[in-house]
Amino acid sequence: MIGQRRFYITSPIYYVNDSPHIGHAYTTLACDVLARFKRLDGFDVKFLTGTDEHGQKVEKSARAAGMDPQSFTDKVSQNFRDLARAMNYSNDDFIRTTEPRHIAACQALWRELKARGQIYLGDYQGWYSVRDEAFWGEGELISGSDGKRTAPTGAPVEWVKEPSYFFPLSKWQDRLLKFYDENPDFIGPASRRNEVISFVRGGLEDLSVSRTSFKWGVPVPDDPAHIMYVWLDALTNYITAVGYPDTSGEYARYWPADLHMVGKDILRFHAVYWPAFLMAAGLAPPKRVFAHGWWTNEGNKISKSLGNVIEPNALIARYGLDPVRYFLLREVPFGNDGDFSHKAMVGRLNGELANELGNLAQRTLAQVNKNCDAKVPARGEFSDEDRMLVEGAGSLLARLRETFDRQQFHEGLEAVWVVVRSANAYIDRQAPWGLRKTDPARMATVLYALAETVRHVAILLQPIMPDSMARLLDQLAVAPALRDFAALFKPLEAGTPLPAPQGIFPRFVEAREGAA
Ligand code: ME8
Repeated sequence: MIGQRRFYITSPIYYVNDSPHIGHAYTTLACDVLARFKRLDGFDVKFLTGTDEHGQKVEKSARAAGMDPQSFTDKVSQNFRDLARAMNYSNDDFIRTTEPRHIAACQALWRELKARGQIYLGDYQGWYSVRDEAFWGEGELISGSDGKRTAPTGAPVEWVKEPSYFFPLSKWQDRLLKFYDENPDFIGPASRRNEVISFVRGGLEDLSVSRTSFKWGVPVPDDPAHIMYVWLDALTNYITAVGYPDTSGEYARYWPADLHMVGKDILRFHAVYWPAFLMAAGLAPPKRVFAHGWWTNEGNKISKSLGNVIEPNALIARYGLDPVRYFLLREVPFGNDGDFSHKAMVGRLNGELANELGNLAQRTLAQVNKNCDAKVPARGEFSDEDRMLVEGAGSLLARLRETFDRQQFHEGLEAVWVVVRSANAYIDRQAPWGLRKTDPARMATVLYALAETVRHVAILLQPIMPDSMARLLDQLAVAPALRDFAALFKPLEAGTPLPAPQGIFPRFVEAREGAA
């Protein structure tokens, strides 16, 4: 469509040294919700995710598994594709950094940087953390309780000394500060933006962008003794996927990306190094980077060594996919750290999903089924109260657009639940079941207002809970073509036959001690 608005959103690409856990699922889920939301809102969307397969960390993991790195990455990358299916992500592409298209893009970017005098040969001496795949300055290290120095992330560091190509990051300090100043929305949330700006103000050192002490990476063009630093390689994935170095087709259509979604631990790479690399290559930086917080498990840091890693598949099996999707984006203000607990999960599932939304839908549809001949009732004139309810539902789209554009999912969801709760209060006050005999016309109007409210809520919640809302819209007999946001303004038609209602969100019941 000519003039159609576009939206390019990316998740980080995941290291294949690890099997997928709640952290991976969370970052991509947030992207999926925004991608689905924008598609329903009429945008031309591209949503990218994938795997980061080069570097020392992955090479080490392959060795530990007794495999060559290529077979190892082929195997483990599949776990992330499986996660995408299990979580019902709607990604349009899945990139692997070992693919030829990506190696070509990395080498083209390198050549461009070289041709513009943005790469020089030198010697690197300094601290490197394989776990973070990051160079750390002397002043950034912290002393552990055992007196050993580690990276600020707690990861072990080693002293590295090897010939290396450098990117003159120090020269980009002023340009970066100017860029942040001119683009106040580039980094979200605001607290993170301040952190990045003070880091850059503190002075930047030139960045080592090649390694010679191992082989698992993209060869540096014309100097195969070097491989590219894994973060230069990894970040490039965002332009590989839109066809770089060809800047006509998808690149022209989607670049610069609208949003790179990342965890707070990898913000520096995305908000400092990446825009500097791009500007140095004469390419546009992305429009926005948002850093979300980290999950703990029942109050504890999640780690393999503690054995408390939360596996997405286990959550889905226990609570159901859509309740998990809802919980992750509802429980914590997006950007903050959050705690996963069984109690909190069950609280939201049984409270907001089963008792509030599920009950509203069930009460409405059951009465329509029983008292309106299983057809959408014909409404009479709306009273002020009817109008307030339906107009409240009608105002949600604007509210969701505004909150989701700031990635504040919890605020948008809270606004939806204000409407859900007022609809439950309305149904109690209007008591349509009592009107059946006394005023059937009024009963029809009340049930119509409720069904319209449920329709709005179901259409708007599709990005968060696609399967459950599809089932709810089936029960309202809303045609598939009438489920996008433009169709919000096409009210239900009286007389449309409705199928028998069925509960959408079963309550979670604790298994009794000792029960089989
Ligand atoms: O960093 N809670 O990949 P990665 C929330 N390959 N998020 C968490 C988390 C937790 N407990 N643990 C991890 C990389 N994450 C690079 C990215 S992009 C060009 C390259 C999130 O496999 C973390 O914050 O280590 C990050 O966004 C993602 O998982 C990183 O996964």
